[in-house]
Amino acid sequence: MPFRPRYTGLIERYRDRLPVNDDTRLISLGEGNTPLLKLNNIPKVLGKDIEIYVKYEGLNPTGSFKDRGMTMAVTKAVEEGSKAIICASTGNTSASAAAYAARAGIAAFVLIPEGKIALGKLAQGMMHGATVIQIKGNFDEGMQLVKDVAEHAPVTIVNSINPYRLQGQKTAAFEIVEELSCAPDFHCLPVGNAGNITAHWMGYSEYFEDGIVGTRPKMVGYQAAGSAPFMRGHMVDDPETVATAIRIGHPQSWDKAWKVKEESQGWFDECSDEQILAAQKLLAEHEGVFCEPASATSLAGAIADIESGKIPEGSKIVCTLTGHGLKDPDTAIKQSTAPMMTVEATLDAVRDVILSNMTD
Ligand code: AN7
Repeated sequence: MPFRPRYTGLIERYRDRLPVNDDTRLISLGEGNTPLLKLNNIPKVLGKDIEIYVKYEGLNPTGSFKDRGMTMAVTKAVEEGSKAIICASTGNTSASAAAYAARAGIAAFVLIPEGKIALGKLAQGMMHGATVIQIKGNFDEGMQLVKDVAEHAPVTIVNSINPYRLQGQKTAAFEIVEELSCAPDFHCLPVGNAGNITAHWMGYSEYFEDGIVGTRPKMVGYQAAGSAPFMRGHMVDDPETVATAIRIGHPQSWDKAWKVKEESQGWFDECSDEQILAAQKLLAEHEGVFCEPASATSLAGAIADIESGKIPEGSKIVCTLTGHGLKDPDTAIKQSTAPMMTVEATLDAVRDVILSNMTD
């Protein structure tokens, strides 16, 4: 039978586990159901007997995991009669909010740090018709402004402090368990506000408590070294990193994330910008998977912990790749080592290039 039901997004798929009822109008762009790819070549490059999967969240409708939370947050905002949503963002939340607001027919206001968001994300916010407010400050200052202004204007906050966001995002853990038929031993994520690591733990715990799965993973959160409040043990006022998505010094899910670390017996660690970009390149060159710099932090950290033995051989690991590489073409082109050449439009010129670039 060549026919199957149209996939209509994660709320429909997990409606029994999400706070919606039969009358709720679902605002969806077909998010979720993203590929869980097994890495074939990187374990060989590392010379380790290790099973690594990447959950390619960049293949969500707006190119990041934020869509899982945004479908829930906007669905509930509309259900509650809200006519406008607002967020502060390092880029992906604003892109997702803009798209789901457009889909719902409501207004979106997004606050972004001037000059510090990747070009693709800026294009998305503008294209979907959001009111884009650049602030002369960073994400953390934008977040405070959003909290303040929401007390004085009829807008619904759709940052991850909105509890529906984490409800939607927990579904990524469901998908992973369903496809592996078990929980992984380790789940590695990049950490900014720490909403996503919290949401994944909620998802794993729900399946664990319902007896669907007998174990839960150790949750491992990696931050960029210049932006690593969980490593410093306190908020950071001037976060800086090439991974602009996680350029966050005052994580909104601070207490929740410490609890996840304790309950799962996981840990936090940090990666340098060089490690992050190297992991991004490694994935692109050896696996054909293009993620944005922040996303590669999960793999960069995992590689360091595999090499040190902290993640032992024989482990089953999932790394979440939170956003698509096309979000940030500037950083990709800047770090590309591939020769860019211009030649005469002749057979000889093109053949010479091919012959001199063949490895064997
Ligand atoms: C690609 O868009 O906070 O730890 O404002 O875009 O749940 O915050 C983005 C976060 C990781 C961190 N990877 O997730 C925003 C924003 C990517 C991201 C994170 C973000 P959290």
